[in-house]
Amino acid sequence: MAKAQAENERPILVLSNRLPFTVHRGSRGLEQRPSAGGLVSALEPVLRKRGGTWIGWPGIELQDKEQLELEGAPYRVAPVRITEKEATRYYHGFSNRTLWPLFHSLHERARFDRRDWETYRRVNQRFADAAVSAYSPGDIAWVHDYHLMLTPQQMRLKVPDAQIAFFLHIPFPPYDIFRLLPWEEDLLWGLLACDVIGFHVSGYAHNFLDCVERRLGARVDRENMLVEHGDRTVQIGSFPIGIEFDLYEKQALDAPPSKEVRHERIVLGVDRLDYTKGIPERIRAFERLLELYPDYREEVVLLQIAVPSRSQVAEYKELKREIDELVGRVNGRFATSSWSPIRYLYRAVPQDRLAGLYRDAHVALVTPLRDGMNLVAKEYVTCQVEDPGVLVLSRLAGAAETMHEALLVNPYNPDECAEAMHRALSMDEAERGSRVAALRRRERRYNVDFWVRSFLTAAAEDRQTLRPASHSEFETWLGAYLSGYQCALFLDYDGTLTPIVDHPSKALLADSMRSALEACAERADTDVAIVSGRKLEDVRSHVTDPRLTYAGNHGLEVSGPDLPPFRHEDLVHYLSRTDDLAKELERLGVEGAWTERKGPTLTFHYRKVAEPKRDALIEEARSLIIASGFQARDAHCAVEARPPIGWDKGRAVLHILRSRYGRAWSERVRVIYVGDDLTDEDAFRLLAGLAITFRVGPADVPTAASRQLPNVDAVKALVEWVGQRETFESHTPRLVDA
Ligand code: ADQ
Repeated sequence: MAKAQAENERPILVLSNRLPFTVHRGSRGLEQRPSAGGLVSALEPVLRKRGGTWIGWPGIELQDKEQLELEGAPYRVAPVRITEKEATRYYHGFSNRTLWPLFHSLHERARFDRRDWETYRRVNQRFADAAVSAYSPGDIAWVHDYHLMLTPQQMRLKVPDAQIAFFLHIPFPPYDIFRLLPWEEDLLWGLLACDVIGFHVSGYAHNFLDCVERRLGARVDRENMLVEHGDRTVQIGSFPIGIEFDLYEKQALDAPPSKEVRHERIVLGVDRLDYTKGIPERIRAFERLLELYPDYREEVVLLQIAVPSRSQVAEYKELKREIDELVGRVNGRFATSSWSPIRYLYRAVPQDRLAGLYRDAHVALVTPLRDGMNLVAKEYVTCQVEDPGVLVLSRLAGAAETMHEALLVNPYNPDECAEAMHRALSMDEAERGSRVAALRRRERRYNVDFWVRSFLTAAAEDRQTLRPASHSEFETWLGAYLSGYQCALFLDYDGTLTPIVDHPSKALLADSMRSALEACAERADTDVAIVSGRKLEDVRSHVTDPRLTYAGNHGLEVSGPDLPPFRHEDLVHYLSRTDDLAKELERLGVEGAWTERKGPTLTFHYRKVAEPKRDALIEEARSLIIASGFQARDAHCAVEARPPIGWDKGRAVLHILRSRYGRAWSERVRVIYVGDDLTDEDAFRLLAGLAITFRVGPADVPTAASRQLPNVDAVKALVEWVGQRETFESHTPRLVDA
């Protein structure tokens, strides 16, 4: 912990959609006004103390020459330039018309538009680029909210060792909702590039774990809230946000009596005008109160204050119209010459006045249909410095997870809400006082500073790792799948059975891996094939076991027991051409680069080439390969030249399965494929639904594999389990999904 605290002093980069001030183009050029709000006032002091950079969108399209500086601030501001057209798709589009409704489980409102998505990706990349320019080793990048869910991965690709943390301010939906998103995997990959991912409450964190486990096949540890993502471990946590307690308390103590409060008692609603906040439902619940308890007529008023929000978006315009009509209808129904049941203000109210209103309202009706946390509930209880009021709070707000002393309601149930209002309005002082005292005590302690500190401390702590993959996990993933079937186990060699080393000749099979493979080979119900980019003879000479099948040159050559030797018929045309290509590549003469000739294919290795020279070299090598009539494919620190004959590791696996077991092979055989290389992705894609596939090693690019394994040790555990698994006599096919 001491270490974590020391590291808690490192500079931070804050990435959020908006900068800590709003920008307007006025008569004197660009004018800045500081943004109000808890997030800015919580993070600003941290940046002032530690230094760093705030990266965000100024909210308007800056001209090329226009610069933004934060006068007198001891930290930098990096505005991300977004054109108006891009803002329409990135902000109003993908962020607010796709992610916002979907993540609030209001999926019927979500619009899916590929062009919005592409702009979102491009704008996220711009944030990542700004963060990469501002980042120095030792900094921590703290990315905020649903507008920037791809940025962590985009940043990680350029700064692999960066410390990256993310906090989501809205709910994370259950898997069944999340998977409606056409780009759901990309978002998960985007986030998993972080070291720490924070949510408001544990329910959202568990939803996230469900999604990465079910959609990406990642290993998760629910006890320690960890996700294994390739060779990295990601910490997941819940960090409920708080408010500036002292500030709200002081404002409530200082505020003059609210003008809005007359002789009636006030039931108060304060929200951004947003369909997630449940304003029409709240008005109907209030109407129900007046129906059920006519005594409240002329005695109680619903004061609804709604701050305009996202008013360019059609849904929000429609919502405004709906509320206007509802207020008119209810007032028309119940109003008397001296009383209107609903007072509706469509505007922002300054924070000090809001504090007075909170203090003077008898009941706060905070009934969102879904809300990440909801700060209004917290602000209301903080401001109860005189006669204690009662908080009626939606169970579907994150705040309900901790604010147990509120009267909790289902916002979709007008009767329950009406009864809760009645209970609140008739509650005695002893009960109101007890509830408010407990609520305030918690908010005072877990204020916004606590939130910042606890999040940054967690972000600075050394990561735990998941316990290594065990036989029992493989039993869970594969036991039922294999049971009663022949198992065909396909394994890549380099990076899968042996760790990646400087030179292919040094990649030797460990004795323990050899024994695990032997145990598989001894079983009548198991066939093992090694599928490698190496020459067939080369890979066979490393593994040696004659009982296995070998596919070399990415499957262009195959040999194994009971199989007619296979060599793709078009290869002869390429045999001589690789010599010429090799000579051309060698002529590039870059230190550390070398070519490996493999008959009809060739690999150009650049692992030992100095980093700054690599990009240009790769470009040149690819051009030469393509100009020679080969396909250029990326591999681990290498470019492969392959004959463009539509054959790859996936085709080779199908060839082996059909040759050995016949066309109806899937009736008898269950397939497992394990690989670490980009060339294995061909097999992962082709075998989707036909096999269970495992991608080994770093999760730097998305994979089509069904599951991920961190390293060669985990592969060994898998091969051992296959060799030792229980045998079933029955060959009755079972219905198990691949
Ligand atoms: P929001 O959806 O904006 O925040 P909320 O948490 O309630 O929702 O915060 C709204 C803020 O706006 C409050 O500070 C409130 O005082 C202020 N406000 C509302 N109406 C106002 C009015 N008419 N005049 C002036 N001020 C007004 C998102 C998530 C939430 C999460 C926060 C913080 O949707 O669930 O709690 O981020 O993480």
